[in-house]
Amino acid sequence: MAAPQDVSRDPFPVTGLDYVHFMVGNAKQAAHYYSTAFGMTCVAYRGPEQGFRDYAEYVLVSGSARFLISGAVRADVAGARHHARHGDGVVDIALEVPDVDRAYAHALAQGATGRSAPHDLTDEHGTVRCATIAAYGDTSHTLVDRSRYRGPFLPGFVSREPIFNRRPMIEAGLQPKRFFQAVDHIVGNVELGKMDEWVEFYHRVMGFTNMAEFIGDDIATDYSALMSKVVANGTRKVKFPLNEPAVGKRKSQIDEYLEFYGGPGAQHIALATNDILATVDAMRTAGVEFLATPDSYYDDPALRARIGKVRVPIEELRSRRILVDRDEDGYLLQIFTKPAQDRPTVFFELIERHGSLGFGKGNFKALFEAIEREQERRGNL
Ligand code: TYF
Ligand code: FE
Repeated sequence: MAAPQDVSRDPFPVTGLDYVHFMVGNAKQAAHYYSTAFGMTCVAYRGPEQGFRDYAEYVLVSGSARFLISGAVRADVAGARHHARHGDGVVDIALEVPDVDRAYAHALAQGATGRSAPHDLTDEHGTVRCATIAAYGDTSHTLVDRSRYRGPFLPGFVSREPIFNRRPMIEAGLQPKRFFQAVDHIVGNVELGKMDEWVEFYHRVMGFTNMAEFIGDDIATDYSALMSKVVANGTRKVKFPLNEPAVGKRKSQIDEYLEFYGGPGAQHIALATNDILATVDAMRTAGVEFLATPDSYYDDPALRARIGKVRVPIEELRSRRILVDRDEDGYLLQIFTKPAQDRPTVFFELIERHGSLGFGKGNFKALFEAIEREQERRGNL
């Protein structure tokens, strides 16, 4: 059953993802990486120059996807402690809501923990109302209503020039105009036995409902050593798969994450692209590493039969190690990066959907085997 769509009746309508907030060790260099290797454009900044004394913060965009990248410039601030504990990671997944006060009151009434009560942020570009509630681990959800604001990101931020000029690359045909246009989904890793509690949290607090795709006991212990369920808002624009480790033959990839992140947190961010081939080529050229699927994946006659015809010859996918899956609604192409920082924690997915609303169930085996090969190389299996 879909969640209520009627904004007046739904106490916690979520209209979209507002931004993904990363806390990193060096925001200046991370902003450079997302500009050069992910083709994102830096549009706003806030730091000591603006009288914001504790952090340097960069805002990068690609289509509707927006990343806020923060780095502490002092040791004795919350972000520095978060970074010391977790390493580079996602501190907040901000959600666009039409009525911050109503959503926050509803969330607290449903048992959510408040991190910051509704308040206005104001500058010469207008006012943004926001509030923050706790999610899994040290991750939070900031609720944002920017309907009365016209500036570059949030009050206090100033517009700024892109960090990297991609125009020559685009004009030479070496890079696509845009590597990706939206965040497709963000996956959270939670502790053993806690997945259903967090699924329940998103039901109760935000009215999210389960999507069909999940990984249950049947396949968990065979090879994946994880269990997974997906919750989404009524429009399915905001999708949050949630993983917990399963007790399998070997140490779960989720256990590795929990150990190195120091608890639950965001595991991967899937970026929606409409030309995954061009995006993968550009990212590889810029030095991004992807998981390698073996040739046997592409040679498997069962896969070939199941996949049927996709928009490019399978050889184009094989040469780039792109995965393909099909379900009753259509197909999708996807590929996963290796961890994006020193710790084996956060990574990215690129996904090109052609009708399919799934998450690549048919690829789970090949994908998890590739993840486990990396886990083994790190000595964590
Ligand atoms: O989001 C998903 O469900 C897919 C598959 O540890 C996946 O991208 C699931 C769990 C995982 C890595 C990828
Ligand atoms: Fe995914």
